[in-house]
Amino acid sequence: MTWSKADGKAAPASSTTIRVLTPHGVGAIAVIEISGADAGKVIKAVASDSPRLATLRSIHADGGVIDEVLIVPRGPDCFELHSHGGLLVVEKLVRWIAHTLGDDDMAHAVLDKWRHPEADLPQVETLWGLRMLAQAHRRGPADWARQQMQNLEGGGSASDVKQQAQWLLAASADLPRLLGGQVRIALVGPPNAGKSSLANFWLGHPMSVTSDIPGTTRDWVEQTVRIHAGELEMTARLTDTAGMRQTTDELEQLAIAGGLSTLCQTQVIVLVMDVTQISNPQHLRLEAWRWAREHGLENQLDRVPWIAAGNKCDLLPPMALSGEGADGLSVWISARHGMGITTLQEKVMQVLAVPEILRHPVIDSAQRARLERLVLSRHSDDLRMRLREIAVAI
Ligand SMILES: Nc1nc2c(ncn2[C@@H]2O[C@H](COP(=O)(O)OP(=O)(O)OP(=O)(O)O)[C@@H](O)[C@H]2O)c(=O)[nH]1
Ligand SMILES: [Mg+2]
Repeated sequence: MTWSKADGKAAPASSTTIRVLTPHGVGAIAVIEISGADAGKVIKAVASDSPRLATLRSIHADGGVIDEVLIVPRGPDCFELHSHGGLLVVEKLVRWIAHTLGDDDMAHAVLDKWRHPEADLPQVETLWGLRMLAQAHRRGPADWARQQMQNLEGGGSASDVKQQAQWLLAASADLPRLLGGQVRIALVGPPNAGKSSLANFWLGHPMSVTSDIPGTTRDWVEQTVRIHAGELEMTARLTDTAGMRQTTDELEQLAIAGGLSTLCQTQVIVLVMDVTQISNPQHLRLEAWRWAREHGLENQLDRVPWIAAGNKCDLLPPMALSGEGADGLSVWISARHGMGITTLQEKVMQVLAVPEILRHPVIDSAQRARLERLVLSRHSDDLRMRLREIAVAI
């Protein structure tokens, strides 16, 4: 998705690049990056001087307004334009930027790469992340601070404001991992429960061998998968582990121990149980927890959010499956037929708190420092002053 003047045959001294960071398609927001020595030219064409903070401006061309965009500075020679995500808007903006840089041809190459990103597939993982980030950017910390000021005036408590600020700080610390596709999900459970079948279905092609011989998986295998929940989409690392059981087979013992050690770096555990092998499928979560305790996984389940997935539900009559786990973190699936996999993905997003994180503003390091000061403030006057600071900082 990058086109650089430096890529051209007669490379000029300047190497300004335009990149459409959000994937091709209609989204709520599109992000276009302009970086290089001439980036400032583009920004100066809409804002009188280079803004140091995110600034809203209208971009005019051909006697009309193309769009209202948020100019987000990213470094001395790097800016992002956040616009509405329509295809036409992005195309017009890219043409306008190229024209402003004095090179209309550049637009064609940039748009071509945007429409056909296959060549840049390694970037896709982060592009989805950027799309998430772009969605979250819309609600800036300034709006949040203004809202909190109003709440306080309406009788809201200072401790509520501080609690929310703490949540924002924690969420922003999780964000890089979410955006970078670095979240790890482990499939754990008894042999033959269908872990590898689930991994293969999720991935869309075989990642592990499956068979009805218990102990088929002799390794822990990791792959990048997509997770969908409504409009949200992200990537994560999915690990298929060897089914846990008592065994004298040394190789299998090693595989089980290796799978267990990966759980230390896991953010979500999916405990896959074969519903035909448990005494009461309606108490799936409890049954899964008991199995985990018997296999020494109690500590891991205390530390990491986990979902109970009752697999092979195609083998039971629907009546046997009515009534889902009360806490909502159980799901019936059939890895063979693909049933329940969408719900499972939604639950993964839910335990990672992705919808909440995206409902809150993304904060940069300067806002982080302000929020930390706010959390530490002792008097309500102090708190209001910190809120005002955040409200005007965008
Ligand atoms: N009917 C039905 N069979 C399934 C389903 N999922 C898996 N199976 C079958 O169950 C058997 C075990 O599946 P695997 O995916 O190899 O199970 P596993 O948990 O990876 O097993 P280990 O690697 O031995 O720990 C295979 O014969 C699968 O075809 C399902 O949803 N429905
Ligand atoms: Mg397996």
